[in-house]
Amino acid sequence: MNHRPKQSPITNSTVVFIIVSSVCFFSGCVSGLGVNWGTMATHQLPPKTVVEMFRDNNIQKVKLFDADTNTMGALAGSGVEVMVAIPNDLLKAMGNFQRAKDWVQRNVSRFNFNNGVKIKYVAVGNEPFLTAYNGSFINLTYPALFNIQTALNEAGVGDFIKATVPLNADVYNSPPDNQVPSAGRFRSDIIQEMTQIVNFLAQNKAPFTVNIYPFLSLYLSSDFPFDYAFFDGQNTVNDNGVIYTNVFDASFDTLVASLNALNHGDMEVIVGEVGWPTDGDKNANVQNAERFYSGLLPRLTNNVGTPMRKGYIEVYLFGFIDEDAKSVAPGNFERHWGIFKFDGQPKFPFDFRGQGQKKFLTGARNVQYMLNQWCMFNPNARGNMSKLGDNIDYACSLSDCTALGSGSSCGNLDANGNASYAFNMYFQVQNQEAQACDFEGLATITTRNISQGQCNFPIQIGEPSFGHYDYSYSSMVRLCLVMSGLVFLLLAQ
Ligand SMILES: *[C@@H]1O[C@H](CO)[C@@H](O)[C@H](O)[C@H]1NC(C)=O
Ligand SMILES: *[C@@H]1O[C@H](CO)[C@@H](O)[C@H](O)[C@H]1NC(C)=O
Ligand SMILES: *[C@@H]1O[C@H](CO)[C@@H](O)[C@H](O)[C@H]1NC(C)=O
Ligand SMILES: *[C@@H]1O[C@H](CO)[C@@H](O)[C@H](O)[C@H]1NC(C)=O
Ligand SMILES: *[C@@H]1O[C@H](CO)[C@@H](O)[C@H](O)[C@H]1NC(C)=O
Ligand SMILES: CC(=O)N[C@H]1CO[C@H](CO)[C@@H](O)[C@@H]1O
Repeated sequence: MNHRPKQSPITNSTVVFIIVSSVCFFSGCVSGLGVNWGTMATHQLPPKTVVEMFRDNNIQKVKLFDADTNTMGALAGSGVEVMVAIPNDLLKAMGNFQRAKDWVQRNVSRFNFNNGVKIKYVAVGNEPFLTAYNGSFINLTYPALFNIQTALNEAGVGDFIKATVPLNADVYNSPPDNQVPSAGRFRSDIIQEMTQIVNFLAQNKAPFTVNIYPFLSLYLSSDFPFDYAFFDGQNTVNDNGVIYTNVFDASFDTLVASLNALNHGDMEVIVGEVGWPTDGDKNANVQNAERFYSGLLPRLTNNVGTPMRKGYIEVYLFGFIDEDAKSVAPGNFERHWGIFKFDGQPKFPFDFRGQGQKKFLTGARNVQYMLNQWCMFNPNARGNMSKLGDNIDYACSLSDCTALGSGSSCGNLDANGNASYAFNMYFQVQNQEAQACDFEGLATITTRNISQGQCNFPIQIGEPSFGHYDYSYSSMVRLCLVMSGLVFLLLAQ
């Protein structure tokens, strides 16, 4: 590919940008941006609190990864548009039409009432064609899609609720694999399935959903031009005279070309996930995330579009809140995609309205934290030092130590520091139970904040546990019950 520098600072898209932004200014932009709400965290904010965050930040669209009852209950009456989802492990079952009908009845129709949940899409699977799945879902996806949309149609909601399949950008020959966007084609090993799916989506006027990750382009390829992952860089690609300045546009247009090759070049495309993680890799940090979003957001809210598709694109940011229990198989950054931290507090300035203001989003309100106490490695303790390594491994296998990696926020701790970090993460996940800060006598609880520099030793959210005092809340309650029982018995005599 050709990375020649941008020639002229004033391009057609700049002019479009200025015109569209002034339209936006006078008419008052409505944010069309959505967010992904994943729930793979050991400690969750109450769903009501998350929905309150949507309202406080004027977020009107959310994409889920399931159809959890508590989540749906909190969304009812909120007016937020929802994409509910069928996880990959249910795809096989959805191949049975009766099961698909049941699912639609229980997860969609049931919420379709006045002031219920405003369901707009059903996501059938999540990136089922990822090469990491070894093809396990390749022949299960289309039958599930077919059955779900057919069940929606039969239930009488198919006109306004559409089934779609969120797919990773690896279903087409993603740039920069020596491709120009206009040469885009779907992967040859799945071309049959993709053709069936695209034709069916078109027939039902349903959108194509794609997840685009400039961060992963950078992460997966050491010679990927760094600036091309962002929106303000100098790297460009020349596609027969059309100049691409960023991989997001290039990837999106590669999809448009792939659809075009199947005679559906006008199909609506939703970006189901896009974002930048803030920890767990040398390029995953707050500075890069801020740079990425401050380029992306104005383009989206001002309906700049891409060279092939000018105008509005429906986009869901990934993700809303950090998830400390996500699989780290793709990389340590997986647990750090949130624009909010695990406790619902904003990480960096973020202007949803795309006007480039250095304002923070409104964080979760009335968050309940556990006590201000940490677990630390105690080098003078009675424990046997030769057990230290095993205890660190144990702690990290059951909690999130991804910030310890090199280039991450806690990558510069010394050996004692990272033992303390591991012990504390485990202690917090275990709700600060006293037994969770022993580690064969190598650890001790402290009320001193042992965070170091940019490495934060967090306090988890949730009910404080009083386990380390000689009385605990629950044993006090039990004692009271026993006492009142005794008093009752005495009085009854
Ligand atoms: C895919 O195959 C690899 C290697 O054969 C294996 O390690 C991995 O567990 C498989 N993944 C799935 C989801 O089956
Ligand atoms: C999918 O393919 C596998 C073999 O690759 C086969 O065993 C299975 O029956 C197929 N399932 C369906 C629903 O066609
Ligand atoms: C510490 O543990 C090692 C191996 O488990 C053992 O050989 C050693 O005797 C122990 N040291 C003490 C002081 O208990
Ligand atoms: C802990 O710290 C040492 C440096 O003292 C480092 O070499 C090691 O990789 C760290 N361990 C982890 C799990 O990050
Ligand atoms: C602990 O200190 C760090 C860094 O100084 C700070 O960011 C964090 O908020 C503190 N934690 C608590 C619970 O006070
Ligand atoms: C809210 C609700 O009923 N969710 C259901 C959606 O479908 C799955 C699978 O059938 C159920 O397990 C959920 O309970």
